[in-house]
Amino acid sequence: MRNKITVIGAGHVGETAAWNCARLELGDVVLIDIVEGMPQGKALDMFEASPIFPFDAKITGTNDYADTAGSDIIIMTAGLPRKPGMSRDDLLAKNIQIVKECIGRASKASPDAIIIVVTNPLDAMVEVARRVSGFPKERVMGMAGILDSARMRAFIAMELGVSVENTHAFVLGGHGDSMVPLARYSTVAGIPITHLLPQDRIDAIIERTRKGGGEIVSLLKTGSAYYAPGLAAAQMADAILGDKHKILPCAAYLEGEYGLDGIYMGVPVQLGRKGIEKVIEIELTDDEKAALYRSADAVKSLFEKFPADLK
Ligand code: TXD
Repeated sequence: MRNKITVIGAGHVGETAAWNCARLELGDVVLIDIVEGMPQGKALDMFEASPIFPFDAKITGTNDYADTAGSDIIIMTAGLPRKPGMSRDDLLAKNIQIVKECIGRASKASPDAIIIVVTNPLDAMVEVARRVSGFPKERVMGMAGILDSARMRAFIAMELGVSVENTHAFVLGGHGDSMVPLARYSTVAGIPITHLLPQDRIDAIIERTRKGGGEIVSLLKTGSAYYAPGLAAAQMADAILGDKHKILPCAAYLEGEYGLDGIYMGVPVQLGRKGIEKVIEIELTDDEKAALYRSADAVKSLFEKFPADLK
């Protein structure tokens, strides 16, 4: 039987994730949204594209969770995006309600699924999804680190004029301005960028990575990034469904790792068919640890704003 992937939210990120899952032939894709007709229209358009550079995936749109039943993967993208001047945290109250409703229904329809949350503020929304679904932590994770590291990789490639394929970047922490890009572990063809670039250029790359989402928001003016986020979510689905045991930075629920407990944080994890197979712990300097804990405090402060029924 083919894999089934449900993408909740057929907006910019959702449609891009669905499109990439289909093009990569990860399985059949169900696109669901609250707006009537729109997911059906987008799914039909995608399916009609499939004979051109052929890819074999059934893509359907719906407004009914019954059609999502038995999914292997649920990619959660429904929710408000940022507008210029907004922080990701400004989305909290509204998106909590949306994640509660969508994950409540989708997790009942697909009790064995693995949930990948994309909705912002990411680290808080993935915790909402964990609590609402009641799924074990291995099966509820968030997408942000792949995007943040891809941005850093792109900036390193621009700076050095090398192929993006030669770059590797390492970003830990929450998906916000407090994220922790680690230069020591970011490399070009295996060489740490600390050997290739002066500190002021590295600092500029780190700063641009931290503000990477905001840079796109202020250019677009009407919403936030979606090409890279949609593809990043598809990469997680690919690692899981292909049982690749692939190490990728994801938001994972920590219980003691990195000295953090009961919180979602972006850390390197190994992804396979069961979801998160393990959290990879790397050694951090005191400064790096302090930055990670600052990021954790920023995420925890959002948990405190959860409504009573989620506490
Ligand atoms: O790195 C990351 N994690 C992110 C997160 C990178 C980029 C965007 N990120 C966040 O994803 C962003 O801040 C938003 O919270 C979500 C979705 O962003 P997108 O750009 O896709 O927003 P759109 O285009 O406005 O689409 C949202 C869709 C839209 O079609 C709504 O009709 C739908 O969500 N929506 C719902 N669908 C189903 N059910 C409910 N209740 C619902 N409410 C809204």
